[in-house]
Amino acid sequence: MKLLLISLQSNAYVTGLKYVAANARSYGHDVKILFLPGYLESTLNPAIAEFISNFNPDLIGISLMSIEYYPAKNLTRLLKEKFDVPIIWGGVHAIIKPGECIRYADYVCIGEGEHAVVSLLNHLSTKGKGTSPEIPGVWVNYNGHIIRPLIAQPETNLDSLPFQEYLPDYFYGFHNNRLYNFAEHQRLFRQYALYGGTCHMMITTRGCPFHCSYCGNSAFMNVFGRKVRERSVRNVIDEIKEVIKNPFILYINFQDDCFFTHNKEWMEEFCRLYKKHINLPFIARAIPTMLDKKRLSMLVDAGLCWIVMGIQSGSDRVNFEVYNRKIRFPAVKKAADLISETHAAPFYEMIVDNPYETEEEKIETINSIATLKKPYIASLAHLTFFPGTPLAEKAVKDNIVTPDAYLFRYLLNIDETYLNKLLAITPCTPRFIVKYLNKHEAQRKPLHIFLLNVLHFAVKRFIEPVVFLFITMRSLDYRINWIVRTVLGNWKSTLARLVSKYLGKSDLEFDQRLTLAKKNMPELFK
Ligand code: B12
Repeated sequence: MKLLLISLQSNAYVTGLKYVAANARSYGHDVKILFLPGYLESTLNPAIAEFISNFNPDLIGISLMSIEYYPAKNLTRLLKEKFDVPIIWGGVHAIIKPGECIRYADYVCIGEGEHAVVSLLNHLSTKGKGTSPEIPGVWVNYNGHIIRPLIAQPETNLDSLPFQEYLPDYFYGFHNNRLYNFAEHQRLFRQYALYGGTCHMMITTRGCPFHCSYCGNSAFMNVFGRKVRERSVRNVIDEIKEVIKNPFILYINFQDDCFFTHNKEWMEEFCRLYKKHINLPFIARAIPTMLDKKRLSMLVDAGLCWIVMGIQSGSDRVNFEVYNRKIRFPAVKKAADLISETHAAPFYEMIVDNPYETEEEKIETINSIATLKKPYIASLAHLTFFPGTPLAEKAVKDNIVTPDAYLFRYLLNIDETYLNKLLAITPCTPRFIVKYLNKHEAQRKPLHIFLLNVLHFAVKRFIEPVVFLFITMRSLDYRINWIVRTVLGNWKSTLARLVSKYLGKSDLEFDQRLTLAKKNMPELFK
């Protein structure tokens, strides 16, 4: 059977879809992945229509996160106008909001797609599209009648799934009104991939030990349960051995919500085999309370170069009561101290623009962050109320946001407030200056405002990039060849990002495109 899998994401790292594709291929199906970044047009581009006609798929799958809901709805309408092919939706939004999705798709996959899609393809090949399948986790829209079978059990043996490739030769991308095979046009792929395609993004676990109120994981656990499932070290290393055959991969970027979910034995084996067979720098994520000295130093020794750690707020009340993150600031500080004892580059994530955080707590957050050992990078994200999460449900109930607020506010587009600016420069500003500026009354004093604006300009334009470069070089043990390769691999995408940000043409524009579509295609938004 022929399966066409479509991604509407704006960047070409489509991990979940690649898993679904690889598994269907292992069952002998003919699969193509089509990357249509943010496609939200009122007609189907002829190049896309021709590609689909030529391939002639038996099933089309569309993958969507919540921000791709309207693009997915639109594309489904366009496809249905032209082709008589059943369409299945899958991905995080399908898992969170199946009732919304099943109105437009023929099938909706509420869970992992690997087995569901293969079962559906088998059904279509044996019984045809005229009969309704009974597949756990696959909702069916049978002539307007919705069938909701039980949820499927998630795969417990993750090693049984085929690897996710870095750049499959059946991966196609839409660019400037044409379709390209990404494997044959790797430069184009790298243009759409994050970090200029220098990373292989992979995942060694599924699930998260935490269930923070703003995160998708708090909604997924209703489907997947609370248990974190892990792959074996051998399986992880074998995937990496395969992908690093592509010479453009300089880093392995582990996307696990917390890499420290693995126990000491797993880590020991991983570090030993990683050093022996892979020996590339890697990036991993950590939850402060899960990090410990022993495993951290093992990982750094094996090549851990960047460590991404969520702090979110410096206020214990906000973390405990609002975010359901039971982590006190002293634990964050301890974890940051451990990281600063190594040469790994610390990248701390903070959430701002939280209507449930008081001004005192914002000031407390800045004071707390100022105590962390420098140098480090802090990344600020706007609190986005993603559907299905407990915090979004509360905020909608409290009339603080509308249910679709997440569509019109890009995560990195934060409010330009006095305290946000101060938090942003805190990592690169001496503590006494932060203390001087971090006061209630300071926010209204022209001198303080002026000083902050000057500092903000200087830090963001000059100091932070230098700190970034320094900690990157340090994390790579000042190995010149690696630093040069990193710069060469990233300069184009970084420059392109800066220019497009400057011109207002990056991902930030997503909300504007949606607003335009709302004007041009009002029926789509009914
Ligand atoms: C890795 C990751 C990324 C990577 C790769 C994304 C990807 N598509 O693989 C990158 C860095 C690109 C990324 C980007 C973003 N991400 Co992200 N990301 C994750 C993360 C940490 C893990 C995802 C993952 O690899 N899971 C493992 C795979 C196997 O699972 P999966 O992707 O869900 O896919 C399975 C099923 O969903 C299903 N499936 C998927 N597609 C399809 C299609 C069909 C047809 C079928 C049948 C089934 C199916 O089968 C797959 C295999 O089992 C999750 C958190 C999480 N734990 O899920 C957040 C998460 C998915 N991201 C999130 C967000 C918000 C974003 C951004 C929008 C953030 C931003 N910067 O603005 C951007 C998207 C930008 C864009 N439009 O391109 C949110 C989504 C919330 C929501 N309701 O939509 C999550 C849940 C995190 C959170 N804070 O809640 N992300």
